[in-house]
Amino acid sequence: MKTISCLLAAATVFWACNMVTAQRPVRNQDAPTMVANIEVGVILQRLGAKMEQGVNQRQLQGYARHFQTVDRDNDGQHSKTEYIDNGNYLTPQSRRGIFNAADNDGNGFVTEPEYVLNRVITDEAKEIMQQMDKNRNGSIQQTEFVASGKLDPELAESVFNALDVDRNGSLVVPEYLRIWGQWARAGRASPAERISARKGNEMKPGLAKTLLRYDTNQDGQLEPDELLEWIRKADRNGDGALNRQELEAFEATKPPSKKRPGG
Ligand SMILES: [Ca+2]
Ligand SMILES: [Ca+2]
Ligand SMILES: [Ca+2]
Ligand SMILES: [Ca+2]
Repeated sequence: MKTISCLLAAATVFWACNMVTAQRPVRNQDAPTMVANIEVGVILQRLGAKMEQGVNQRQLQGYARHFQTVDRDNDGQHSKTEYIDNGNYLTPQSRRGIFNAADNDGNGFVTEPEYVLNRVITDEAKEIMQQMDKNRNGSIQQTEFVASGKLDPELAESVFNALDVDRNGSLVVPEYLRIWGQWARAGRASPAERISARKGNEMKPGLAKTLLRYDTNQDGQLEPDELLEWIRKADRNGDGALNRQELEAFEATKPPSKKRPGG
């Protein structure tokens, strides 16, 4: 019985690989940017995605090294021959799907930042989704997705349906990566800009990152109320303003605890 279900799971994965990769590559601008009136970037954030902000310099270097070993002629980009024909990861169909997803500008070549960003996005997506696969059958059922509790049940259903390209009530890796990858790029800078910004940002925390600590309802934006609440808390002498001592004292404290939206 167990063998049969394993075979079934393998067959589903294989079929979905072929189904997903057989379709034409979808460029970024084709992807919807909202689901149930919520921006796809915010949805990914609620699912736990940090994208390039979630990797350190060592991980970035590891991805870059792997890029370079595949780039046999050292011209700084993967050709289809280098990646699809001469590659050994999964099947040629899967490699074609990955190549097309990584090729952000659709010019038929994958540059190092395009490759690195795609690895960052897909490795994280797989990690997040695999944690939901409680019965470990290699696919995420709608009940598993909703039960993860990362989204409100109603929103979880809409998001699941958007990811479930073939509408069979179950998500396999290439299927959800296809949509997730579009969401992770929607309305954002180019891979080259994102990766170089990430490389440069390691040392300094940055104003945006610091201020987003005070995004207490975690909707990905900082509302005036959230900022005022923070100022009120830090204003120890109650004069309605923050002096240097108050700012320094507050800087030394931990970030405020995060509340779920509506919580
Ligand atoms: Ca090359
Ligand atoms: Ca390209
Ligand atoms: Ca499952
Ligand atoms: Ca499906």
